[in-house]
Amino acid sequence: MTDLLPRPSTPRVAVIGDIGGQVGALRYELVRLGADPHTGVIPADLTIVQVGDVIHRGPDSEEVVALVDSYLHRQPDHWIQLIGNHEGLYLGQTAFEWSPRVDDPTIATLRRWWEDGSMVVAAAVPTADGDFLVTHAGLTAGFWRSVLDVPHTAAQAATALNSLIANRQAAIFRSGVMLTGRKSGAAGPLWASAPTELVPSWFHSTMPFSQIHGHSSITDWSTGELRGPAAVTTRTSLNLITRHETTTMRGGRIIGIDPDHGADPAPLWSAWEADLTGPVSM
Ligand SMILES: [Mn+2]
Repeated sequence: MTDLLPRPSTPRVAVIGDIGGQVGALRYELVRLGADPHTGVIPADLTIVQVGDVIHRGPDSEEVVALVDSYLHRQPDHWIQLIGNHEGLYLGQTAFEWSPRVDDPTIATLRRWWEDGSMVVAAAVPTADGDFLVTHAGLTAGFWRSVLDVPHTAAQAATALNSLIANRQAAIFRSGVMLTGRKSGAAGPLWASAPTELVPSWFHSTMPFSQIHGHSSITDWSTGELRGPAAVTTRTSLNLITRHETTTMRGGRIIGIDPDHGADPAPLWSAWEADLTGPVSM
């Protein structure tokens, strides 16, 4: 008899890596995930988390921001937008050179997201396979210890990271080797380099929870070769179809999902997907 009752579908999450101004690649992936191909509407069972760096590199930064803005208006419970270092460039905190800049209305939209809380630093994703903290570049052990006061769950870490928006914005934008040339085990969640800062920072601490990040990769996706110290590469497995890399650490996993779109979109990539065992939290 129970077969005759409508069965609610299991809530699921899709974590989308860096988009880099590639609106076609984003639209294609959203339809694959079940979005309506004509209206773009995200299905009721699906929550999207996007890890930031929606702009730059590709030709469509303005269109990507407009599309994300439409989701944040129409389906705010279905789209969680994280900040990347490229969005940070327009928020008065991070200094690096980028050309061309996005247009002024797009800058205004990014600033509005940051000021009204539509764009945050972190989300926590509970799954049957464990709880994952999602940030742009990853939470280093040094940042976890020195700035956050060692939260033990992904949900606590997400809350602590997002509370920095009101209290300690400079900490959010703390840089690392990619800006300074000096490796730091306490690089910030928008800037940590996966092979040289994020993963090595956890070698001497047990990870309290697993993580998903974009921003940088251990893998050179154009060749499939792993880069970085052997202690990092020997712990890392990769999937060249999804462009996901998984580094197995003591206490958890660090999963990188930046597809590395450039002036052209990546030929193959997909979001990281899982069934949810509770709501995504921030
Ligand atoms: Mn980035």
